[in-house]
Amino acid sequence: MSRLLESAAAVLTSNWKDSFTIPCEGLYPFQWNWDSGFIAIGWAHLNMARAQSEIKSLLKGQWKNGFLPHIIFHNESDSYYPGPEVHAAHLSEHSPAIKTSGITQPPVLGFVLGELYQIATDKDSMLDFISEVFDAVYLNHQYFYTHRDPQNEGLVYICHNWEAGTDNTPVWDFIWETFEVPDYDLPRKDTQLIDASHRPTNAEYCYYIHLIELFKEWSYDDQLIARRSPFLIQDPLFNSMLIASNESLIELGQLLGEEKKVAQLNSWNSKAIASMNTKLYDIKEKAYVYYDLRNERKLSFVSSSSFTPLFAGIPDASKAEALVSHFQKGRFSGRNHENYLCASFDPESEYFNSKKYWRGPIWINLNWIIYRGLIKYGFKQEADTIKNDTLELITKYGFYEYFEPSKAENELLQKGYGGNNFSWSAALTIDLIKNDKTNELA
Ligand code: 2M8
Repeated sequence: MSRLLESAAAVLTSNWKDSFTIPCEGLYPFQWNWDSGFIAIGWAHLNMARAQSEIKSLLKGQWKNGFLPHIIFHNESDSYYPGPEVHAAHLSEHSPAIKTSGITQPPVLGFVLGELYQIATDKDSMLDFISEVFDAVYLNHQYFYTHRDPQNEGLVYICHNWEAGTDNTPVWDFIWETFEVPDYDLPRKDTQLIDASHRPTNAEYCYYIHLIELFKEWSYDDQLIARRSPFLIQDPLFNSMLIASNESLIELGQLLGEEKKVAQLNSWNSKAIASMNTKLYDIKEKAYVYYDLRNERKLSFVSSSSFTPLFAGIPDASKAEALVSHFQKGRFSGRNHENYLCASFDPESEYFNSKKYWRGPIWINLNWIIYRGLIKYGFKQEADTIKNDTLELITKYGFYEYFEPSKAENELLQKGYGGNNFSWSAALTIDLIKNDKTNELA
């Protein structure tokens, strides 16, 4: 184990850039929002000052209205497309002095602060740090519930596939069908750096860029986006991360004596949890699914995101049982456990692709979230399985960005997929080893 920990620490150290950590040299050369959250958890075990710096650097990109962008361009690099000039966040009246993108990512910061507090040995000094950043994270939640919940139901929308984090899940194919886009000239860099067949296609990228072009035309105005964006989705992963973050802010807010904010967070959270269970739970699929607000329809697909409500304590015991059945000789495990957990998309679906980005491969951050969810509900055996599967893949190949789910296919492979020396794979491996929760259930 200690060799694995050493090499994980070496990945974080080599991706550290003075005050924050990039996800991967070349492929992702700036600071990314939810990556930094997971990375801070890894740093917390090695160097708490760096964990705190990671968070403060991310918050430097926060907009005046509380919005937190998905990329902060602290540094210059020409190895990534689209860069700051394409995002052109200065078109918004709310953007800060530093260059950022104009779309966000799953709101993990709240629960990351909770993790940091739990890992810290000096609780007083950690609470001092949390009190410095608490208002900024609260403001971010206030932004979501004020500007991204047009029907006031406690569920917030995402308006871009890059906001989901699960960039090219097959679910978005059904949104791309609803509108047309120009054939953009795409000076892509990603396809020159890694196997292009594992990345999204150019046709998909035209949709990604077109949405950004629309938002720029509307000066990133939230009202116009809510009224006109062709992509307007209530996503189960995104809302689960917000709910888990509410929960942590409630606990930390109580320690800080922030009574009014705690009351507001509680009220957002109870409405959010109720709507997750009524609107996003699909009885037939036995899982949380997606809602397309623009076209007023449920998109009943099961992906790894469908299991993340466990992490946020959203399902009751019977829904939790139903969810976990997918891991017990079910669709995700395979009838005879032919697959490592957890594929990013339903392996029995015709749209599943085990090699392509978010259309099937295993991602370590989703595994970590699901592992913690299984622990929360007492599913020890399944928690053990997902943790052991994760560590087996990392031990065999190293800290790749994503991995092949099929056990048979893995017999033939020499490496993982996507970028190597990928920061959140390293950071969450450190947490899985150093913060083993499975024993708590023994
Ligand atoms: C991937 O997304 C970026 C855009 O944000 C890209 O492909 O260019 C996703 O896996 C996303 O979830 C992740 O945060 C980002 C950096 O690791 O890469």
